[in-house]
Amino acid sequence: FYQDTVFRRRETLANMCDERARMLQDQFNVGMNHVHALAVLVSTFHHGKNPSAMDQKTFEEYTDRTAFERPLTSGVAYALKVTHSEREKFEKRQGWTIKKMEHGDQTLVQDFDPAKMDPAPIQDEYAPVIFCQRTVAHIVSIDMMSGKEDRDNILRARATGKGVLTSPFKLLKSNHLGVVLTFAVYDHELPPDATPEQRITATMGYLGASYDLRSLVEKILQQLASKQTIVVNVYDTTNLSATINMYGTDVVDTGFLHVSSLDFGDPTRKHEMHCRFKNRP
Ligand code: WA2
Repeated sequence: FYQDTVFRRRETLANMCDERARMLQDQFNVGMNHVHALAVLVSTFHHGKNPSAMDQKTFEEYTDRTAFERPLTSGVAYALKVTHSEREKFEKRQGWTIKKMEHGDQTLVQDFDPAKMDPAPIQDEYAPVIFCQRTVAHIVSIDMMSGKEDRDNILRARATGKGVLTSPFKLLKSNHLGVVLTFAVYDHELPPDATPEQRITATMGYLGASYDLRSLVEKILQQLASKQTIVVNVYDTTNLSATINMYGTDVVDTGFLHVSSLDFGDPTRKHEMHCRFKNRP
C-alpha cells in the first residue's frame, strides 16, 4: 500500500514537471519564431528598400504593438554590421559614436546613460544597436560585439543562419541572469547549403531578443499555480561539469526529484527543468 502511494506521488511530480517544462519550451519557441519574423521584417523594409522604410520610431511602435507575440522576451533590438572603414561615416550619419559595452556599476538604472559611456575602441568591425524596443532603449549605440556573450552569438548566428542562444549571463541594466537569442539578417536570401563564408559576406546585421529568465519562468509557474506544492529549478546543462542555475534557489533535498528536458531550439545548448515537492509526505 505504501509502495502504491510512493508510486502515485512520483507520477504526480513527473506530470507536473513535464507540463511546466513543455509550457516553458512552447512559449519560448513561439517567441523565437516571432523574433525570426522580425529579422525578415528588417531585411524587407530596411535593407530591401531604398530609401529604408524603417526607422527607430517605426521599429519601436511595431515591436511595442506586437510584444504580446513574444511573451517571454524583455526586449528586441537590431544591431548593424559596421566595418572599421565605415565607422566614421556611420557615426556622422547617426549623430552618435559607437559605445563600448560595460558592466559593473552601469547595471543600475540610474547610472545607465549611453551618452556617458566610452566610445568603442578600434576593432575590425562593430555591431552597434540602431533600432530597439522601448523596453531596451538603453542599448542603443552600444557595440554588441564588445560583450563576450553577445559577440559569440553574433558570430555563430551569421555563420549558421540559425537562431542561436547565449549561455545565461547578467544582462545590462538587470540584476538577474538572462539569455540572448540572435538571428542574422542577410542582404539576400541564401540557399540552405550556403557556406559560412558566403553567409558572413552577406551579413547586414543582427536581430536579437533578450530574455529575463526569472520573470519568464515566474510567469509560466504563475499560470499553472501550485507554487506551494513544488519547487522548480531550470539549469543550463551544456557543460556538465559546470551547470548553471538559471532559475530557482538552491534546493533543499525533499526526496523525489524529477528532471524534464527542455529544448529551446539551439542544439548546441542543453537545458533541464528539475522539480521537487516542497514537503516530504
Ligand atoms: N539585449 C538586451 N540587454 C542586453 C544585451 C542584449 N543584446 N546584451 C547584454 N544585455 C541586438 O544579437 C543582437 C541584444 C543583442 C542583439
